[in-house]
Amino acid sequence: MRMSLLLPLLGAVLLAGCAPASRPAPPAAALPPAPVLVAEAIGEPAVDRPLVAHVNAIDLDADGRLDVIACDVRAGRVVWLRQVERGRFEETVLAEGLGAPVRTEVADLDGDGRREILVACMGVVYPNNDRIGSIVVLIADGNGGYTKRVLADRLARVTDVRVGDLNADGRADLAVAQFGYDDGEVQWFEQRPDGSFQPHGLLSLPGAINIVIEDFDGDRDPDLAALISQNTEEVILWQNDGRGRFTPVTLFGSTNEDFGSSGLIATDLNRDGRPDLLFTNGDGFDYAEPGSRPSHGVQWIENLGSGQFRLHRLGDWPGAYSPVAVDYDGDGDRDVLIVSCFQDWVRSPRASLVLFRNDGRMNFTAEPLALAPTHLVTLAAGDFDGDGRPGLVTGGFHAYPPYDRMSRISRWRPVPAP
Ligand SMILES: [Ca+2]
Ligand SMILES: [Ca+2]
Ligand SMILES: [Ca+2]
Ligand SMILES: [Ca+2]
Repeated sequence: MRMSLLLPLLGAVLLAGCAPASRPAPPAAALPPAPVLVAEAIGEPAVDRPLVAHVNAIDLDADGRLDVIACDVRAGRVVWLRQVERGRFEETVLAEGLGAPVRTEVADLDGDGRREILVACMGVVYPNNDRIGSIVVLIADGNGGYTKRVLADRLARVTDVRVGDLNADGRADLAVAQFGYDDGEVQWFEQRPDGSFQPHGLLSLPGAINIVIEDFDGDRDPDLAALISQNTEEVILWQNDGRGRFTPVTLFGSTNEDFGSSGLIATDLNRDGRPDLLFTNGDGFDYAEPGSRPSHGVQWIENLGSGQFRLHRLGDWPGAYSPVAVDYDGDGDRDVLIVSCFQDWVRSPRASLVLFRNDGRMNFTAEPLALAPTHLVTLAAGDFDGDGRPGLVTGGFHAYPPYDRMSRISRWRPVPAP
């Protein structure tokens, strides 16, 4: 019995060893790509299966070295990976006891000239319809620490919070995405003179994943756009009349139940001066067996001006998440990078970190950068080492097996020469 089991294995090994000399090479698509980048763990080592929902590349202490703020869902913490010297990061806890922190935004909320950290808290990341979401603000105490204040709670699960003066009264307001489950909403919170916040409803639908603030229609006031999943799959734009009254326009909609919207950013992808929208679809969280779907990939909505928009499919990738637009190769155009969380990591793994290289004419070609670690859900780019080129940081979200290629927070470097 043992021999009969061993023989096919040996045969396979020998065949593989002989293949290059005696048989034509398999087509390129069948070969696993050679990794270009390798992950280097930064911060504290993982003590369990990591669930890092968000990494934010930012120089928090303004010392000229880029740091990372991360949302550790497993620990209920927001942590700061301070780059204390070039390439060395020290982790400190900015806030703990948070219910599923999933995104941070650094901005001066109270107008005192110092930046606060806004934290979107889902309560729990797994499907739940209870009003367990909250918005937490971390306020610098002047001694290098931060004080936690709950700005709003008992909300449908909050996935994103952004800061901007939406009604032109000189006070910073909030744009808030609340995924919920059966019930969810999109709101903006108006900051009052006393520093309290008054919510205003924009949409009563579940599934908001991200919200962004930009002047999308070019009339010099901040508009909003959100990516909605769950019952519908849509990108919705809210045009501002300048005073915080918003008119919704649907820019994209899909009836594909498996579309799996997963991340939206505002970026001027074609560098024509008008902010565009770049979004991924790759969520596979809801399935009994989490994984990818054929429609997963990346697209962008080109802002043509005068309130006109055009959708472009940018490329396919299973489990695509967390789009980033940056001139990765330094040739002057913006490339797109994504990570992958949901795909079949056992039987047919594809890369977990992918570059879509721009040929300069807005044609993008996928180039796998790394196969492992797997289950990457968040990506940020920034010049960490001061060489003028973008470096990458990712977070691992290991909510389903296999658990053999895990990471918590990683910084990526070129594969060393042999
Ligand atoms: Ca305001
Ligand atoms: Ca506008
Ligand atoms: Ca543009
Ligand atoms: Ca480029």
